[in-house]
Amino acid sequence: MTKLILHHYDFSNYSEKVRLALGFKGLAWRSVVIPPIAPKPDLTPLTGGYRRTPVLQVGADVYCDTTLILRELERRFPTPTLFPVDLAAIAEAITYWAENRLFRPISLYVSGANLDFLPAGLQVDRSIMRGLPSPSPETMQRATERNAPLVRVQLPRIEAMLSDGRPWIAGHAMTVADLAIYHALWFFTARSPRLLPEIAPFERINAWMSCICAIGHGEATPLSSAHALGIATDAVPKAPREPMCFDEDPGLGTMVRIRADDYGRDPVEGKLIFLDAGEIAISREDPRVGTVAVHFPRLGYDLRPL
Ligand SMILES: N[C@@H](CCC(=O)N[C@@H](CS)C(=O)NCC(=O)O)C(=O)O
Repeated sequence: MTKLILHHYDFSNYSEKVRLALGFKGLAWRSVVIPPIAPKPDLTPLTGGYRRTPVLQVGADVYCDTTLILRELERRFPTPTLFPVDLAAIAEAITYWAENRLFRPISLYVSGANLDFLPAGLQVDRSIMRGLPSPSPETMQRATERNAPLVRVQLPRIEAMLSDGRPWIAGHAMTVADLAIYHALWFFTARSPRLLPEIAPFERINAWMSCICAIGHGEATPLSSAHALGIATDAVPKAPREPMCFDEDPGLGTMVRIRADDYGRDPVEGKLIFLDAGEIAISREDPRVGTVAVHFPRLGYDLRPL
């Protein structure tokens, strides 16, 4: 029986995407609550420095980024599918828009409008994560005002996507696109209900969000971070699949450095053990957990030989 361990925290919208995927597939999982701000001393031994949330652990295999986490869940538990063959490509394109163009304005608008609900130190931590100076309350207020219109011009597009009566964003079946748009809109609820009136007028969006919310999170059982580290220590990484490399890629066995190409760019170093169209995996030794394999998506991550 595969033991899925999700390292996450409650108000993380990307975690909500994975929690819902686990629910959609009807899975049982162990829940490790991690700190929302750095440092994350019991996560770093697993990831080697990647600090973003969430992270999926299966024994001594550690999956970073929800793009790969959802693909890995699909590989291990193919039914029900989140990647139906006729919709998967368009669903991933919509996901890219939702997570790169829709979510950032929502995040800045919602965070700025809910400053009184933010955990202490969160904004400073996020500025450091993005290599930016800490924002003053006035800077945050201006960002809120700049981003509210960018949210408002995009909400009608989502309503329009559903306007032909389709049940799901990409068509006849639920896909990753539903989870991607949903988790961006869910952020409206993550701090306080203060901004819910922004989405209230959109009937189709609200009906569709209720359907996704009803999916739930599957069967979660709490686990301590110490126990999760112990599980990694006692396990060995699974053997890599058949690789698919290009001539230009670093050779398997090379020492490499991987980091996100957008934000939270803390580097992770190790020996390249797998590459294909969608995934990069490295093997690293850690004094607390021994040998672990850390997996990243190929797109969105910078891979260089050391
Ligand atoms: N592309 C990443 C983005 C993940 C992301 O930005 N997560 C947020 C939380 S929702 C984060 O890492 N915030 C900083 C932190 O948790 O330390 C993914 O799909 O997993």
